[in-house]
Amino acid sequence: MSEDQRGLLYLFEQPSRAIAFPRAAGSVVYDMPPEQMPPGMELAPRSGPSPGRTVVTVSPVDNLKDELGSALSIPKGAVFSVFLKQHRQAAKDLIACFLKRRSPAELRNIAANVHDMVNESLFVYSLSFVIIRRSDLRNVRLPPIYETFPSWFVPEPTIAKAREEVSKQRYMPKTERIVVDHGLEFSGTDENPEHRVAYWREDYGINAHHWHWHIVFPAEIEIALHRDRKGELFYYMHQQMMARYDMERMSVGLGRIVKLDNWREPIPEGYFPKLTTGNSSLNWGSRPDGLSVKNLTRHRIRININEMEMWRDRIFEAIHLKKVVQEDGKEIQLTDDLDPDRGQKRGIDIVGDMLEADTRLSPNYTFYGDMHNFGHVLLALAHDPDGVHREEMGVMGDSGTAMRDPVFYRWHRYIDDIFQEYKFLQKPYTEDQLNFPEVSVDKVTVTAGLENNVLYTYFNMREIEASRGLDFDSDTPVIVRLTHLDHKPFKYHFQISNKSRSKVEATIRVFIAPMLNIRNMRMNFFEQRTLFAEMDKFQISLKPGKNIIERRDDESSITLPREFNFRNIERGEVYEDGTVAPPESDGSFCACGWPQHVLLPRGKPEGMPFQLVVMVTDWNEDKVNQPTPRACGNAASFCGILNGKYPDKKPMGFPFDRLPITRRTVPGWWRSTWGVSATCPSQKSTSSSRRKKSQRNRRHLGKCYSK
Ligand code: CUO
Repeated sequence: MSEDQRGLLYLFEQPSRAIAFPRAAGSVVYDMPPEQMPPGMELAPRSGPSPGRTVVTVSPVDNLKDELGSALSIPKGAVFSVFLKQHRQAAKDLIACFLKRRSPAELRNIAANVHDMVNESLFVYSLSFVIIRRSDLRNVRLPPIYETFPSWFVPEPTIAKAREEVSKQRYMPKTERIVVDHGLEFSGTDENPEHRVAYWREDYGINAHHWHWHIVFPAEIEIALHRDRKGELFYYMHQQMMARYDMERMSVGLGRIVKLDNWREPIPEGYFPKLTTGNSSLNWGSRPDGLSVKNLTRHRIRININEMEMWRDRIFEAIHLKKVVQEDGKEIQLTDDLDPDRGQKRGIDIVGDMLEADTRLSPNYTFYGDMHNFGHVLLALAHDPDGVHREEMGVMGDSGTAMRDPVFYRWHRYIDDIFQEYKFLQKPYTEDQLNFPEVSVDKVTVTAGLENNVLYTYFNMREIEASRGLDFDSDTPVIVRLTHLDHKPFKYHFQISNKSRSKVEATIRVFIAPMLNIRNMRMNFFEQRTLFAEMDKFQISLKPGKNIIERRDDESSITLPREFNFRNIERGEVYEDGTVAPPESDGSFCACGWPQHVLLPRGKPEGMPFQLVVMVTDWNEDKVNQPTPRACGNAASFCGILNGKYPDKKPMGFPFDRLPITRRTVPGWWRSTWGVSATCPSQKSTSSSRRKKSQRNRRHLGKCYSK
């Protein structure tokens, strides 16, 4: 890694701590621990809090304030929200300032100059955005967001406990590291039924994925504007998260998500995150049970519920009339019968841009408004809509925290229902579109090594280093051990026949959905359709005759490989495979992807029946004309391919995105599927303290532990 790359990554460490201080006239410096010292940099021990550290000289930049524009408008320590137009403008200005720099050295210099001047979260967002997109920084792997901002992921009581342990070290023998546990308590108690799924909503990986997704597909930022099928992926990726959350709810006996369609009724589900925005100890806002959203007037932000209702009606009208009115008065048709590979924009892509909404991509921002983003903001500020209490936004205000709040799912269920309304009006797929006559799937088995078609989930723990992001005023690393859902690795075995005489190229699509509804009755296709979650999708050559194919769960097209966010602190390594990704990979982009540890839904201790659907389609019809996809397409189904087109021509969600031919018939491929069962076994525990903890956790989780 070059010295500039290392210097850039250092700027992500403890973002709330000032790094720059004036030195000689005409320069600023920042200090860096010796182990992070780029070779050849000036080593100048200084007095003060960290003597002996490396000092990196940074040249001042003239007229910097003018260049930063609105990037200076968000106070330090406050929530930076991609859902607010004004904050998106601030990010645009800061990104533009970074993008002007011609080399990593210039970027490091400007970023170091800016670091102490702008909001911390805005800084990390904008610098991450630029690093991801610069070809000369493609091998730089960004630090995980949960280590950059641990206070967004770990509640304050746990951080306070860590601070207490740090202070004890002042009069007790020092340990090499301080470790505190977080979970399975999460943020509430089981008296609140919604808390049964807190383990999923508050999962570090799920929230990190959502933060990265919104960086990879940001609204309005020039160089990312024309990402292939951006609006459609907004629909699909969020729809899939809803499907997965519904499955988790069903596994703990809760009903499916109820959409939030009446914005004048009290919202029964409150949320108290117990998080701080950073070292500044500003609290994220809380929302008590039964609060309603209200018209919002805070600083320059004005949101009126009447206006939201008007936009909603216009969007429904456009969907029902199958056309939208552009700013210039021209009409464009809304239909999915178009081919994006030929540069045509499908209706779902337009509805996505219109709903999210992207001021630049929406066909008519003034007329169709800013529905989805404004919903986030209304909900995030429901507790202090006019700012009289000077309360910070709630977690709904940021993409890295929003998924913690039960109301996120109610809001996105509503958004998804609008997309579904559009999809209902599309022609059902024909038999021809659904069948691949040369190929048949004869048998599918899934195994986790014991019994066929029984998969296992359990709760696991992983460590993150909180002292990378928070200043504990100590040199001892502070580790937080997080509890998370996990599963035993499994493999698919497919037996597929190619009945033709020559080799065929095929796409294999694998989905999973629960079989029984909350009343324990077999769901029909219509009830089950929106629950199908993509598990994998891959291309394969099938020789004539019988083909046996094996595929591991960690090869999934939606997930980020496990080692990607792995950090082995005990062995003193920064990452298992080094701080940087291999030069040929698009390392930073890979940080977008569904976490491997939550690929499988939780299930129930007694087993929960799921239906696995395996569909084979003709790859020649699915393939997209583009140069061979670049490396790091692991999570392409959810995150696309950097600088490339979405690698599947079919509408996203195919074949479950549309209704079948008639309401009475269901497709043949749905009937010929395989049942699997996901089960939660007992937790492994070795030491007596772990055993005690496990017993406490078991009480908390009730049915999940069978022993
Ligand atoms: Cu990802 Cu509402 O878009 O959170």
